[in-house]
Amino acid sequence: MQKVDHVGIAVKSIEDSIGYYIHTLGLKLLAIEEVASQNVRVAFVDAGNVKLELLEPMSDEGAIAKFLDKRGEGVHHIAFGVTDIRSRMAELKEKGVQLLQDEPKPGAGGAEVAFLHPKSSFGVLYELCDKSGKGE
Ligand code: CMX
Repeated sequence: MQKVDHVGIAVKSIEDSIGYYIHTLGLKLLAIEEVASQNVRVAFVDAGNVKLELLEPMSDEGAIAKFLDKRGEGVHHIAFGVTDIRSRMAELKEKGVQLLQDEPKPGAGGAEVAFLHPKSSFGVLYELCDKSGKGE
């Protein structure tokens, strides 16, 4: 893993929570976009050395809707920036880590992403996030 790219935070509503990050904490909003493959709308906030990704469900279906239902709002995942995501996935699989998919999926900002099951990562949902095709 190279670095933490972002921390994912589940929120019921970006509209209701974004003011806290921008006006109360004084951070900068970078972008808002829909990630159809994950059924979420996301807002990226610049927190200096790392981004915060606010995740709002686009319907009652999907991982974020389920998380909010079971656990409420809060930290959802930590994303590592990687290059060559398929090789990283293969290495982790070889080391016994359970991946949540066999192939990377399209994520926010044109990244390719894959998730590691929290059960094989000591209770933390980790994401691998490869933006090497995007000049980052
Ligand atoms: N962090 C840590 N543990 C988590 C978790 C999370 N975010 N979400 C679920 N878990 C735990 C649950 O507490 C539960 O543990 P127990 O069995 O001890 O109760 C276990 O994982 C199974 O959870 P579940 O509620 O039954 O949920 P599912 O099995 O249906 O799904 C998960 C859990 C992680 C496999 C699913 O959320 C997933 O596939 N996530 C990957 C995709 C994703 O999260 N997309 C949204 C982000 C999109 C983006 O960043 O763009």
